[in-house]
Amino acid sequence: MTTTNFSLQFNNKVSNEIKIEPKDWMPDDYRKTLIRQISQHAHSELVGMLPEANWISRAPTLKRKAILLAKVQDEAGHGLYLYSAAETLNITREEMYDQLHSGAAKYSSIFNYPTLTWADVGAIGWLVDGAAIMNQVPLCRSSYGPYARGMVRICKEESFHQRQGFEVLLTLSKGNDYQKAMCQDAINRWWWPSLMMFGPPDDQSPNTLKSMEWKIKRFTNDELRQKFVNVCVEQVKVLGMTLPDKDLKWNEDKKGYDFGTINWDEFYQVLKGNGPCNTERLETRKKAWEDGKWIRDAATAYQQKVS
Ligand code: BYC
Repeated sequence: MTTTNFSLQFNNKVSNEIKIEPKDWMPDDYRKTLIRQISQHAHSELVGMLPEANWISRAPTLKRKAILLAKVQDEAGHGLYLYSAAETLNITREEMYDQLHSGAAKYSSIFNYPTLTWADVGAIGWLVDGAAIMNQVPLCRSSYGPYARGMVRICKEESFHQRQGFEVLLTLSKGNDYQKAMCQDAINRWWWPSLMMFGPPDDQSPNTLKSMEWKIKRFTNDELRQKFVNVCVEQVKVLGMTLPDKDLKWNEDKKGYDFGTINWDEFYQVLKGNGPCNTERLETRKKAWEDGKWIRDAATAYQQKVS
């Protein structure tokens, strides 16, 4: 078959909702886009373990500690499914780790913010996992089979994470004045960075158009951000708290809430490595990789011995 025929077959599959599988022909740029997005997603899951892990040893009760441990372990699992999905595109795990450690690959901006109080664990679950679900449920219908299938399980687990976060905040919101204030403070600090998770506005997003055409992405960054705002405005009422945006207002024409201007300068600074915790996060990951060398060596030596 000629490249034109392969290309026609690829386009037909995408338009007929037939998944593209690892051994299928695919355009180079489709492969590159998937490697970029899936590996960055995997890195986000691993780096995403760090802010919450900060609270495992200080969780207020044994039950909270067990739940948080399970959640953080789930994130490691998500990273592993995603690295495996990316490996089917002809990149090795070592190459992906190298890209993370050298700063060549990004991970989600949100994990460069600090977790100052226990309420931050609730805010991460409610807002960060909530934003992740909004972004990731459509990825279960992504055109690349291994990514789409991996996302199904990830989304089920994220859904549990979101509920545990909301429940942490709900408990604090019914507590004493100090606990209520802690709850509101965490919402105030995590709200705007959560909106940035969806990526730059559509008119500044270089990748969205092509990714939509290939059905890797099903919604634009702004569409998903709007859906998230609409949902959160209702949920925050249950908490008896407020979102830190005086411009939130129902817009009957668009059947959604208008919201204030996002500080995109802050977003781009975080992407450049200048967020509050960028250096710390990357150093922690690099140290974990170096400290793990002996176990990788031992596993390789054992494998060579038995094979
Ligand atoms: N942070 O053209 P755009 C989680 C980059 S993990 C950093 O719109 P695209 C969780 C973007 O990569 C959450 N970088 O790109 C884990 C691109 O740069 P490059 C992670 C960002 O790919 C533990 C440039 O900006 N979720 O849920 O079409 C605990 C231009 O952007 C960000 C995923 O990764 C950002 N926020 O759209 C709890 C989901 N936004 O690569 C929770 C999968 C944009 O060209 N990924 N950039 O140098 C996606 O859906 C898409 O990649 C994005 C961006 C919507 C994030």
